[in-house]
Amino acid sequence: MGLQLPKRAAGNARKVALPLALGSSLLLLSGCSFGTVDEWKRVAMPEPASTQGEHILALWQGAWIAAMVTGVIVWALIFYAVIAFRRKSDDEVPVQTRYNLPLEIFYTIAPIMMVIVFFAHTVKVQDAVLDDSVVPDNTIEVVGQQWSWTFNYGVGEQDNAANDDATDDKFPYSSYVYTAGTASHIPTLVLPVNETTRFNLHSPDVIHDFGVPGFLMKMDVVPGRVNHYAITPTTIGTYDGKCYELCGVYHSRMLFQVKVVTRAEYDQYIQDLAQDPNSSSDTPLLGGSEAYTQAGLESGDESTGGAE
Ligand SMILES: [Cu+2]
Repeated sequence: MGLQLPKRAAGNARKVALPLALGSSLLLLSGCSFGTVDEWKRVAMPEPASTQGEHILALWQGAWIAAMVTGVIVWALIFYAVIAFRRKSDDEVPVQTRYNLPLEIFYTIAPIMMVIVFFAHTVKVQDAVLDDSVVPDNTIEVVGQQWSWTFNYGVGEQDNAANDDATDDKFPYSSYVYTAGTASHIPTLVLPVNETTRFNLHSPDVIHDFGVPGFLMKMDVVPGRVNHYAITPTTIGTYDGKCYELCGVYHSRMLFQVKVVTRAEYDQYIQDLAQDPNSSSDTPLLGGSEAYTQAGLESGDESTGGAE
């Protein structure tokens, strides 16, 4: 004889069993995983593949720890108040507090202090990540345009003084080789490992945003000004990059690949590009009025939004 449950308990068990079974099979079907210990430690950030990314990760983790500590204190206070000051009998009204000056001063000052600390750490990390006193080993002129990217690599020695004023038309190299993506072809950016590469960011049309999740860095590409940042990739491999700023209809096509390679492979890549006369130029191709450089404008390509 099986176990005899009282009628009501058996009904309740059924009520619980069905959602439980549904819930767990949904979890299984969705392939939901709770992540590795390392993923938890990074609070879902990708593993940083650049030295700059380490700083960003530390800021992210610190912010989460601060937020969790604050959360635990707040939850503890909420539950303490709910339980300790509950109405204990029907004929009793708990003490009604109208104001408490010390407490009000505390909960005004504490968040202000927290914002100041968050801000200070953010500025510190920003200064470390955007440190212009670090002389870049390479400079690449990056163009974000509707709807792809152009990467201009310098050939020969670079003159870093040309980077001081981004508004003039002096560039750090005397000649360039380039690759340009199109709406149907995702371009590849090649970077030498353990070298600092500076990106000068140009846009001929609207605001884009140049970022690689694996490097934990991104920055707006703004028409009319040249933003820049530098990355020192630390791990050889292939990464995905994307436009982080909704820039129009085909924004989602503004993907690119990043290949981090050895110095020798990088040199070989630049040499190969230089062999192709269609990929060489005295100055970097910055898109815009030089319409032939604008990705997506190839004949027969229907996705030429943004053309004049
Ligand atoms: Cu874009």
